Amino acid sequence: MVNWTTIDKHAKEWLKEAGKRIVSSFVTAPEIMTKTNPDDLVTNIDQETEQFFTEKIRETFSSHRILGEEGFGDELTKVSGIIWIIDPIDGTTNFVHQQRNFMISIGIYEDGEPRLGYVYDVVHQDLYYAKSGEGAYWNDVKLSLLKEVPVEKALIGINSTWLISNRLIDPRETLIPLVNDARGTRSYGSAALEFVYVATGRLDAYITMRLSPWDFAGGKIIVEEVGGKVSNLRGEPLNILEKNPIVVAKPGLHEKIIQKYLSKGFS
Ligand code: 2AM
Ligand code: CA
Ligand code: CA
Ligand code: CA
Repeated sequence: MVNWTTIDKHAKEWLKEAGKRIVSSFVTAPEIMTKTNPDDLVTNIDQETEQFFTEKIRETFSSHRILGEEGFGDELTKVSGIIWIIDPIDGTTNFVHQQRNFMISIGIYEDGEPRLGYVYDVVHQDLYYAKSGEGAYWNDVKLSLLKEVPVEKALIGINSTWLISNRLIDPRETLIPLVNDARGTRSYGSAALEFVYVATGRLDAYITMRLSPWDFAGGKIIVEEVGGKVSNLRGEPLNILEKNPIVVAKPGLHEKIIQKYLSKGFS
């Protein structure tokens, strides 16, 4: 029998410790490197934080497997067993430029099924978390189930670059009409933050064209636990080991965004 209470206790303890380490790193400038392109940043703190988690997990739960953005985890091709999907710093650009608006994100899955989700706002010491079937929390506050809202009253998280061009859908037929009809848009630069903003009702929806498993693994569990919907642009379930374009939204609004707007972009 898997003891999820013990796993949850350790995960929270390690998040707090990793958070303290990140905040104490602010006194010295991080070492900034680029990955696939000049806008794709990574720092020694991203790497050290991921290593911190992989060491703790391997020491404590030797049978668990790890998928991490910075490559200190395992090579995973199957969802079997217990998998920790970790983004040590989600919002590295914010971390580098703003020293805020970045999160540690962790999703724990068993045979592909969601079990525990965490998004930790290190600077504000705000922990968003969920245990599948038992609800989601913002620190000690239990989050309410999300209620339907019309597009006209919706505040939507979207990165403006997707409105200009993308390879998936024509924005003129899809995103531009949606942005026109919605009450407003916001862009925070951290996918994990935008997921938990939907979970807390601070955003009504979040649309993003390409996220990796570590960007959404934690947030997805939290959003779904309050009745929010998470899918690809066609409304299909996400593959948790692959990159996906994503729509996250309140129930009802999610279907509306896909049917009335995004479906216009597919032939
Ligand atoms: P990251 O900071 O962990 O890379 C906005 O930049 C959001 O998109 C962040 O959550 C960021 O996660 C994610 N993202 C995914 N791929 C990215 C890339 N190639 N460059 C910048 N951000 C990326
Ligand atoms: Ca990154
Ligand atoms: Ca990320
Ligand atoms: Ca990251």
